[in-house]
Amino acid sequence: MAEDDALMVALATPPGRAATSLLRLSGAGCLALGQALAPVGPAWRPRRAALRRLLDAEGGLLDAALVTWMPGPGTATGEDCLELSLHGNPLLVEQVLDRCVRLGARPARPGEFSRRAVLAGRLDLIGAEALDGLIWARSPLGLQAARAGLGGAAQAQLAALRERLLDLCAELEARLDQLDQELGYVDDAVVIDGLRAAAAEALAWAETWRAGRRRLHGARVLLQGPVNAGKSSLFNALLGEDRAIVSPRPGTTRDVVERSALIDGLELTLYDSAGLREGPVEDPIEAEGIARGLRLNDEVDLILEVEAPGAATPAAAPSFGEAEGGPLRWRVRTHCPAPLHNAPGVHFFVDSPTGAGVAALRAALVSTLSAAGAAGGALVLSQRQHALLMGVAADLGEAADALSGWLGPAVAAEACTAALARLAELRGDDVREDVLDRLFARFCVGK
Ligand SMILES: Nc1nc2c(ncn2[C@@H]2O[C@H](COP(=O)(O)OP(=O)(O)OP(=O)(O)O)[C@@H](O)[C@H]2O)c(=O)[nH]1
Ligand SMILES: [Mg+2]
Repeated sequence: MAEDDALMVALATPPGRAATSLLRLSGAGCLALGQALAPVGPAWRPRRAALRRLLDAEGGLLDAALVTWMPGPGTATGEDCLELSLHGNPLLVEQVLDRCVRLGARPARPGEFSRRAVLAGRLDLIGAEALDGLIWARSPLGLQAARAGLGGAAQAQLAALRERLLDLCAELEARLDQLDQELGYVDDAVVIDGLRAAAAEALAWAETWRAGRRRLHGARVLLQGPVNAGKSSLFNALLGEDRAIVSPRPGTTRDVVERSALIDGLELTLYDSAGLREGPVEDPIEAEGIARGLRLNDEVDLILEVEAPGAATPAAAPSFGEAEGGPLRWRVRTHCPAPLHNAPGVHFFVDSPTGAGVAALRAALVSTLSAAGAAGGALVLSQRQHALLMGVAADLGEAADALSGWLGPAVAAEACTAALARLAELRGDDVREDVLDRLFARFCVGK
């Protein structure tokens, strides 16, 4: 693929004051640039960090920096690389960056280091997305998921699925070559079962995206229910801090109150909302508060339907399991120091002032929102991976239908080939420019 291999430079650490800041350079001409930037000092030896004096165009001192030159191809990007550990003052970093640009480097685009690593075959797209996850993970559980993607577990899972599809494809192709001959193929029923099993596996893997997303980016939980039900009290109890105003007056909470906390390894963002009233709401400000709370319904992962004792049982108790499409809904009864046995459809009983039942609810939130379903192994870490695996599952389902129906093996083989192409795209083999553009645009500069 024709790609730009120009010498590029970027700040790899966050802008701001720090003990050190790291500038990364990659591309042809790294060594020449380094020698021009630090013309005196020890001999340049590959992969040996050396303290060097970086000079400006007039020979004045810019900084004393730890400089490491790494010739390709055995580098992160596959190209010659240079790393400058500068003192961490943003003004100083800016001056050294400018100097690098004057010496022939151009500023890197977001994700360009990872992009070059992929194009050089040093990294596949699954690994690149795992790296991105490692940087962005908002919880220990997210870090764990990203590490699994880096350790090759996802790649191994992908390779195993690919092997199975290759075998199935070969079976289907054999039927096309020798349509009329009764050769000793594997029975159609066995191939159909194999296709369906592979489809189910791809689907189960795709569905780990919900867990992957929540582990990496956090999960959102809305507390909703009638006025005075005890939403704000429960919100505070779950967070373990006195955040929202609690009072016996119905209609206390108006604005949505939002708070994020790391709870048992998962980042949860809780939203407390204005209480719902039966009948029309007179006060326009209260009505607006209620509307704002209701608008969150489609954005959260889970809704705690908070109710005080004496609440009417809803006609249909919401399900405890993962809801199709919309958020999960759990019913929580407040003012209950102990679980009640005559409250059908209620999932949790709490007493916020004493904290009874709150730890159990908190633990259930974390375990449910981070659960990866039946599938073991690597979690899907991006929308891109999710979409491709859903596509693989659909292709394989089509292939099984074709072979068992009148469409026959030719159509089945085509669908199976399409599934294989998606798997290749998942890993990033022969991936198109626009796919790379979109993927790496989200990355940090310097990554
Ligand atoms: N004993 C007991 N009292 C509770 C419990 N939850 C809430 N309360 C009390 O019930 C009253 C209302 O509680 P809030 O938490 O303000 O209720 P809310 O649902 O946020 O009310 P609005 O914001 O008005 O919709 C307060 O006096 C709380 O102290 C509980 O679990 N046990
Ligand atoms: Mg409230």
